[in-house]
Amino acid sequence: MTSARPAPPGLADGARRVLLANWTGSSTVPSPGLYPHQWSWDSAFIAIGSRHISPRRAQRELETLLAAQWSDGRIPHIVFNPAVPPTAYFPGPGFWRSTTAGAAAGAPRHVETSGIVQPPVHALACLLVHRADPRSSARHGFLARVHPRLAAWHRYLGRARDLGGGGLVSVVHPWEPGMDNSPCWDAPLARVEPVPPGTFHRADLDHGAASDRPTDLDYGRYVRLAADYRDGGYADYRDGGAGSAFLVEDPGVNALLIASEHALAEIAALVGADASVHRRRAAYLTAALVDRLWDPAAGLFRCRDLRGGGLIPELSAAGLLPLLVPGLPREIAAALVRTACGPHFGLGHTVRLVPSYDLRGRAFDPARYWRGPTWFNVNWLLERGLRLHGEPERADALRAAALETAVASGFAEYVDPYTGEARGTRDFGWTAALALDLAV
Ligand code: 9WN
Repeated sequence: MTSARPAPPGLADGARRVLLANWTGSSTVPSPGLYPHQWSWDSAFIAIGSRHISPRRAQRELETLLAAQWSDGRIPHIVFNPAVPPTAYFPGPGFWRSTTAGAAAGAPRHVETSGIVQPPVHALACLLVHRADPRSSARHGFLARVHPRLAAWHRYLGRARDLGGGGLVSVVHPWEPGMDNSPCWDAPLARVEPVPPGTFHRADLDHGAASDRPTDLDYGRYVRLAADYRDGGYADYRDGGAGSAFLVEDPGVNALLIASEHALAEIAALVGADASVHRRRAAYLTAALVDRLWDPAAGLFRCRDLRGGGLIPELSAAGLLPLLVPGLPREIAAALVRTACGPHFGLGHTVRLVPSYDLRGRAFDPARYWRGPTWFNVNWLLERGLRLHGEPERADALRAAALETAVASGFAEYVDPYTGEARGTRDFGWTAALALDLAV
């Protein structure tokens, strides 16, 4: 947050309107049409914005999500709203069948959820929500309630999801890192046999342009991977032998976990619990991230394909997200800034906001989802990272561009990185929330 330039007129009112319209009474949907349930990392970003409207509502948002946590510690990527027709979103509760297929892994019985996860932004969100009104947070025991759940979530990731054995968290589905059709997944996904076309109905195409969304072939593979994971009881296996055909270490997921371990250390200290364990975890994960995913020649972190492909050559914005990590070696932070501002991501000259994928990459597409368009959560995270690593002017410029683009695009889900033209759905939850957070 900064007071560098006033926010564009209409931003705060517009963002509030979106967040109110998308609020269901206990959580906020990313979009009433396209995404009519509660999503994990969306809710974390949304709470970061809605804390400026009502800290109590932001607390409720996060606690609704945490109430759907499985007893093995995982926070599911979707919590289904039973009032929404089952056909409104695919794959819905009838596909995931968490209460039966997830029983052995500890899925709750009172609510239907998916069985995969999303990036762990939650401890960071809880800390920021607490800071919005520390007295009310303390009075209501917010941190004391969320602390054990957040600790269990991080333990799940550290123990059950270190599937490569090198200390980092692995993802078992392209929906888990939240950047579903990133070109990084093209090679690992090519090994996955898609389910036959016509065996499922894509509800997303009722709400969005097909050219903005993943392809049918992508979906065939997403469905295969999710069905296999479900049919294995949502069990996680160490690399080799059983387990997901898609197994990747993603720098964005791991960077967010490290930032959240730092936040959890602060939360632990505030509730009188042991903070040192989280500081040690953060340091350990930072070393593992640098050791396993840093590519000094490219000046960014890469994804690692644990099913045989090694480091994935594509340049994704996920590889810049470790800029968010406190304690990142100084020369690596400087290299990340150079890469963000270089020809592949173009920040500050070719484009005003960082695109999701290499502007010069073989698969770059300015319209299609995570294959080039600009996303607001990525830019919010990078704005924070730029400030953290001593780049306030670049952070100010990015902030101004994010605010203008958010309003001009009607709080679009994502935008064309060159023109700022709106793509995907409008009145998108985290776009409104994170713009509000940058504005205040
Ligand atoms: C699958 C809700 C989610 C985001 C993801 C984004 C998209 C879902 C979908 O929407 O994914 O989880 O149906 O395409 O890729 O990051 O959390 O906004």
